[in-house]
Amino acid sequence: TVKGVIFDLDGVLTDTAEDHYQAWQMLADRHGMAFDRETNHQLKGVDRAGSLRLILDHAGAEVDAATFDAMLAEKNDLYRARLAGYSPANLFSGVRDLFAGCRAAGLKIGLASASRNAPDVVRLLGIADEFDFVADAGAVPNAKPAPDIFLACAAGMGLSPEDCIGVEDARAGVSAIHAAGMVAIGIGSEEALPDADLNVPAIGDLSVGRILSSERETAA
Ligand code: G16
Ligand code: MG
Repeated sequence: TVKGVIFDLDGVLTDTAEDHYQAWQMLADRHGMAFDRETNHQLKGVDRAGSLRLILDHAGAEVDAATFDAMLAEKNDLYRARLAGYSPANLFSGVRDLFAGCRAAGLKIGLASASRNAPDVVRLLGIADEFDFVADAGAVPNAKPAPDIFLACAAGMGLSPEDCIGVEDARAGVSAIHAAGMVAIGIGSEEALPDADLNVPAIGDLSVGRILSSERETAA
């Protein structure tokens, strides 16, 4: 029986994905690396260092360890400058109602974001107090598609993974949810997220009813 719902952040609760892209694009431009929106698709849900590795590979560039770390810091500064303009208006519509529905149904609410900036983002969005547990991306050994962050979130909520459902917008995230032994709800088309157990176009299309029935259908 489902007792908790674990949400991804970027692309599920808010559109920080666009700000990540803009920050990476600016970094790439500054360093003369070829990068575009197309390549950016591969970065969805991938952690900061993993994303930079993909960008360097794609550009055919190589840098030493010190430069790599400096680039990570530079990208994060660019990203955080964009976050400064965030407010509750940046929360996707429907999220507050969905959270209220989860509460009313007795479900716990968790956050499993790959972002080290997630605690700041949820504060800026005005939803920090809605979560029973916010998993710390910096504290888990393996990034998505490994199950670590979803398992850490379930444990933090005091629930076993089988009693949790994950909500993701990235393929790596859906893989992580399944590896954790949870039902996966995909925000996006079946074409974009073919492995999800249920696809909805946007978070505003999701209701507690659909969350609960997605578990029943998967169990059946
Ligand atoms: C997010 C984004 C990724 C980003 C990652 C790390 O993950 O989807 O594009 O690279 O966080 O973010 P930061 O640089 O802030 O640590 P998620 O899991 O919330 O989709
Ligand atoms: Mg995401």
